[in-house]
Amino acid sequence: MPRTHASTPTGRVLLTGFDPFDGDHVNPSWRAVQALHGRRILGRRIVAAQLPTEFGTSLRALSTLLDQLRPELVICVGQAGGRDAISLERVAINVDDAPIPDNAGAQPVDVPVAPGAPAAYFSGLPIKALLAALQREGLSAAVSQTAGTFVCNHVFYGLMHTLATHPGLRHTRGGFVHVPWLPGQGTPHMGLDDVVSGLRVLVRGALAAEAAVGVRVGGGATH
Ligand code: PCA
Repeated sequence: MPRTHASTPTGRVLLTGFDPFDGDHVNPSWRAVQALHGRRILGRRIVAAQLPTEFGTSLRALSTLLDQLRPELVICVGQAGGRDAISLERVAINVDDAPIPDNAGAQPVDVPVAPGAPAAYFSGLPIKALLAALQREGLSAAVSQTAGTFVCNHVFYGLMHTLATHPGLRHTRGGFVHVPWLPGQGTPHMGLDDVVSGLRVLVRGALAAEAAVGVRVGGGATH
């Protein structure tokens, strides 16, 4: 059967996770995206990459990946210990204000992610549609109104700013999702299988929503 649904710019989906931080030995975000590396969802190939939990270097690594892959969809994923649901982040803000040092020992306070850039960006993901899709699968999910002011928000803001300003990435949709601890890291927690299933639902839902809103046919009028 012809793969008509694969008529996309690149057919690639980038999923990123972070390395462990703050003394932890595992980061569920990396474990989960890694499990999907090389898989195909709706005809698109999943590329998983690990970002360092470090201000600056994380964003430089992400920029390189975006340049190399020109993905159709990017979902950056991070660990949010203490949350009990897959959290769809609504908004990225232009500030680094680290409550703990990053993995390189940096702890910026009230520094813009991108000097002179807008105060905030909304997620490019259809967060309400994705929330409903996760809940339909019986997964614990929520919209989150803040991604914090640590490395995850830094990456989320940098991603959205790059997508907004880079001419070669005009058609790339992106956003950020936080996931709970894995069992053994703390409570509340979510099993790795559920996190991976959740990510699959998100990729599928974001690609489907993109197809739905991506129809560009003329229908305007001057009066
Ligand atoms: N969570 C941290 C940074 C890396 C991660 O997985 C955060 O929420 O900022």
